[in-house]
Amino acid sequence: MRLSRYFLPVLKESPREATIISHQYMLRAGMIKQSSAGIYSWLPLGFKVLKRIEQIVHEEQARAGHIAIQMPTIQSADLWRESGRYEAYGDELLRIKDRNDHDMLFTPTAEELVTDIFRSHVSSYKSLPLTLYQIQWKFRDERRPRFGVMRGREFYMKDGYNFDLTKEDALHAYNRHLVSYLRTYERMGLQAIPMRADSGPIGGDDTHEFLVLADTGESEVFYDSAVTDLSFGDREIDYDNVAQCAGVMEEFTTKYARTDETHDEALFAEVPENRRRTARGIEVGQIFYFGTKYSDAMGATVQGPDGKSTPVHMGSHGIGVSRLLGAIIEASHDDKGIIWPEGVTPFHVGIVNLKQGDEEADAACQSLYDQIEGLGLEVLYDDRDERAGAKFGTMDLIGLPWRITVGPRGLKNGVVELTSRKTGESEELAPEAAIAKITEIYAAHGIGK
Ligand code: 5CA
Repeated sequence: MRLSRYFLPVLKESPREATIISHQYMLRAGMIKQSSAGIYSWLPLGFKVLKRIEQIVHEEQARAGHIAIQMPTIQSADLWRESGRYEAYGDELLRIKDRNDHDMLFTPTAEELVTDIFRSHVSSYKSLPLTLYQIQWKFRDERRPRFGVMRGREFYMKDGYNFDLTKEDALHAYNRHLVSYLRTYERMGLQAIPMRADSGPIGGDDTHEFLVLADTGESEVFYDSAVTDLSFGDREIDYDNVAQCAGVMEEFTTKYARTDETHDEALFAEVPENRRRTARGIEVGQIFYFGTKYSDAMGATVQGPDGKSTPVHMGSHGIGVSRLLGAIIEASHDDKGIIWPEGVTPFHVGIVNLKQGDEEADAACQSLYDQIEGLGLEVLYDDRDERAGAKFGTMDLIGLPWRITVGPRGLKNGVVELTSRKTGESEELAPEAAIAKITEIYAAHGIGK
């Protein structure tokens, strides 16, 4: 993409309504525009990152054997009356009437609708296990929408639902989700720590939240610092392997890590004092096991191997897809702007032409552009007739991990400059060597041809 033809409405000043850095940078980098409290339009750069995150979620869900569907945002209240949540959900539920005076609502989550799909089409244990998920807009009429996309009223969420014959099978589904979420967040360059939590209006006893540590996080968390040394890495997982998933679950959840809702001072005191930490965190996902709560209420049963009808065991699992943009920026930025991890960056490489209109510089940029795009990577080429300082400022603000700077002086010596956004380090390389280095870095993330 040529910047001169793109739509990147960057702001010089930080808008006053933005109090945390991720919100400020998302507005300044022209990623989002508020349309009303807690409701945003996604401008091209923000939309691109949102889609990158969504794609990683889809890929990791597929790997775990989960099946994508799409359910409507507007749902009939009748199903929610069956579960009892139409009243119980309270003021966060946006209730709507259609022209025939039917009670409708904008989905804040979809346990009822997915349970209705299940009971209409599945009648035998032979169809189990089954996990259906979607990535869809949700609406919760939050009392205090704030921090930009972090606590929106409209937000984009992956919500998944497992259906299993027995509690044991459903607990495997729970563990499988935990494992697959660890992988998902790591691909986005994030460490998200599973912490024992409270289930709130979703219900059930077993639940973990995934938290990214950040001073601006809304949750107070308590943990054994040893949990921050854990990393999923590139281990091979067989998601059908019950013992393997349970092993990972145990590894990542046995040490003390809880949100304030479930914090237990007496248990925390057992953690060696030099490892006890109190911090703040951003909740980027949550998994639940709630047994037969919805299947009992809504008659979602299957015929078991013994011929008897039995309610299915269920859980649900969510990832805050739009919130993740804020969380990633909170975790990865400096005073000049965003520093995107390679896995989610909107463009893989930025090219800065120091002398637009110079025949040789223009040709060299165009050639780099064509070659890098040809390798399956996306390039943002700053071809504007602007000062170098302004071009660097924009690139630093929008945070592309790698920048190639091209100017007549370097070209005379046969080199361009390759700069890492993260370290700020630059090296002079022949154009081919710069391309080779970038290709190698992205290949390690599974990106590119
Ligand atoms: N039905 C379950 C699992 S799908 C559920 O709704 N879980 S949840 O309430 O925990 O939401 C899942 C994730 O959505 C949260 O972990 C959080 O990352 C994100 N989320 C929740 N509320 C908001 C909000 N107001 N703005 C942005 N993201 C949100």
